[in-house]
Amino acid sequence: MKIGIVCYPTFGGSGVVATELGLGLADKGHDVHFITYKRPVRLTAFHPNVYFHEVTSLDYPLFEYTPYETSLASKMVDVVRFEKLELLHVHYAIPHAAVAYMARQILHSQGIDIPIITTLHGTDITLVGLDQSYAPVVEFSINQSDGVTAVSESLREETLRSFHISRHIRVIPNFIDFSRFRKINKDHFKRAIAPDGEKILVHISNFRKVKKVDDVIRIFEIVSKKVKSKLLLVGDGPERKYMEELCRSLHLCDEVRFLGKQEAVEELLAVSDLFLLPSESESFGLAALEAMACEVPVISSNAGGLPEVNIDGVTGYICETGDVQGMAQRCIELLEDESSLATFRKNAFLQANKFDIREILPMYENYYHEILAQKV
Ligand code: GMT
Repeated sequence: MKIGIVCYPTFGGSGVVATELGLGLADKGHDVHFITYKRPVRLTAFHPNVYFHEVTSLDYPLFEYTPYETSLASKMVDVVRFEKLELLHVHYAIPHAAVAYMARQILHSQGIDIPIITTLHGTDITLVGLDQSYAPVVEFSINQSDGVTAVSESLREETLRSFHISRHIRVIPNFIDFSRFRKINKDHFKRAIAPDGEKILVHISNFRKVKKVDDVIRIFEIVSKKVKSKLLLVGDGPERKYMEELCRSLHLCDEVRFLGKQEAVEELLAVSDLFLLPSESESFGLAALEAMACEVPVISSNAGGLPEVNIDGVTGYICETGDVQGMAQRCIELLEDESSLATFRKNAFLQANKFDIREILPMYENYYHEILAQKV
């Protein structure tokens, strides 16, 4: 199949899922064309079946805001026509679903019919999509897509609750590639970070408010009083400077390391004992799944789709969003009991296996075939 994938190229979960999906499809022999404004961060090596089409916009003094949507639609039309794509799969509804609708209309006027599949990832529905400045377009473009998927049951339900949706939404969960995410030996690295055998807690995110990184730090403050430990904060974003200030005011700077954006997160997970994800909203929690694949139990909030990934009392613990004391208590319990920690590590790995890319990828392929068959 010749598939076009439109996504954000950045570190965010939707771009990561889109890129890994495209690479997985290419491994299976499909031709995959990524269409976005920058090479996706996880698209690093050359692959004979993978193409990247960079969207560029002509700048003009009249434009206070460069009309990216127009450039993207034009690029989509061009790539579909000249690369003879059979299907467009867009990740994150805003603005991709609306732009795909526009591209499809243009192509239709040129005698080309191409189905569009939109995958909803989370904030395109919850925090951003619901805002009145986007909502009518989001609702319309979801309903106009030929196929719609959501990354968790919780996100599907939230979409149906929040918008008037006439389309069936198929849940296809996010997935993990075990050839990359698995426990590897990085003991030398562990000794460098925790020279006195301290436990290592880790949080990885884009440092937006919704991730509650302040709760991560406050949980760690309580834990570190009971258990000798270090906290690794991986990623970057608007909250980072406030989080640095918070660490200073709590006198935690020697115990907390801000590592910024990292490519090889699996190496950091390899040395970690617990993963913290106390988010206020989380459609799935891909970062938690990546941790679990590396045998790191997760202490998380109960937001959105997190309970579909992290199983309370089995692969980690789940507390109410904002329950800093509760999450800290659960961390202490696990860190102080080596045998439970080992069991939770094993359970986390087994649960992650349910999301093996080799199981999930065929769900997308089957869905593509279903949608293509409906178009004929
Ligand atoms: O977590 C973010 O803010 C980034 C966002 C994105 O779209 O890039 O992530 C969302 O999509 C991920 C991949 O499907 C999910 O694992 C995240 O849970 C989801 N984030 C939220 O719902 C806040």
